[in-house]
Amino acid sequence: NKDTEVAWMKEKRPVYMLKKALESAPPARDFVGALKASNLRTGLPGLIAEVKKASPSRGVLRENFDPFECHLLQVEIAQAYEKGGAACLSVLTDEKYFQGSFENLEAIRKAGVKCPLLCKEFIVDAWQIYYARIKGADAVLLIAAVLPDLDIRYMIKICKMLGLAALIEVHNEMEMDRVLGIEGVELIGINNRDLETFEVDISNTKKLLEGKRGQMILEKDIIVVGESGLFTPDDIAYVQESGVRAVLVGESIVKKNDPAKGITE
Ligand code: IGP
Repeated sequence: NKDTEVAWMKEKRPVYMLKKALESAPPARDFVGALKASNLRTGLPGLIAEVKKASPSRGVLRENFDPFECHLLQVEIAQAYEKGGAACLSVLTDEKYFQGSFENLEAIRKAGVKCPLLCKEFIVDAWQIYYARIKGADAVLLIAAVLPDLDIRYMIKICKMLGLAALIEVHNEMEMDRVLGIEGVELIGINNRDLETFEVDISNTKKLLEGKRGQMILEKDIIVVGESGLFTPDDIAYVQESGVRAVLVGESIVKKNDPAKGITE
């Protein structure tokens, strides 16, 4: 259906035709390493700061995000996050629900931001992973709620081949159980937001990590990322207590007048 087509679909072509673009893409940087290093250095969870223009539950998050295009502002925000001490950045590329774009990801990478970049996209097709790599991503998100196990396994292999990290996102015990059975998982994100109801409950991270499966994950030296609904230093301390070594924060810092200061506040 042409009406629901988004940019990556229009660009889609056989992977062999990407050979040149893949070869000339900038080198992928160590996303997991940056999180670990930041956690060790600061004693706090490594911060993945998210460049997020809008969300389905909150609409456009900053007044000065103009309705046309705003690569410039998003690049400025990314640079401010880096200055403020973020370990990694997440850049929303999903157009349909978050008004993001792959152009933003590319613009942020080209501006010389050194923090490794996560491509925040609803990945349903391996093509998107190659595309993300070409646009400068160092990591991609794979959401257990939308992908069968076989796809996750296959996509992790593609990520490894391309030098990308894969952040596997779960929301409940059942998804966590599935992901535990998959080999090669290094990063698991626990989303505090239910993607269907948009309801946020930051005790979800704690609840899942306290369970048997959560403990197995922590023993495996997998980095767990607490995702969504984190606003205050107390929120961060709360999820850290249950064992997360990284957090993903969007709304609370993207809305600050000075996003760099927003991080330290
Ligand atoms: C950030 P918040 O509440 O700090 O803005 O949340 C991030 O966790 C959220 O954007 C997110 C997301 C996703 C968005 C987590 N998983 C999957 C789109 C798709």
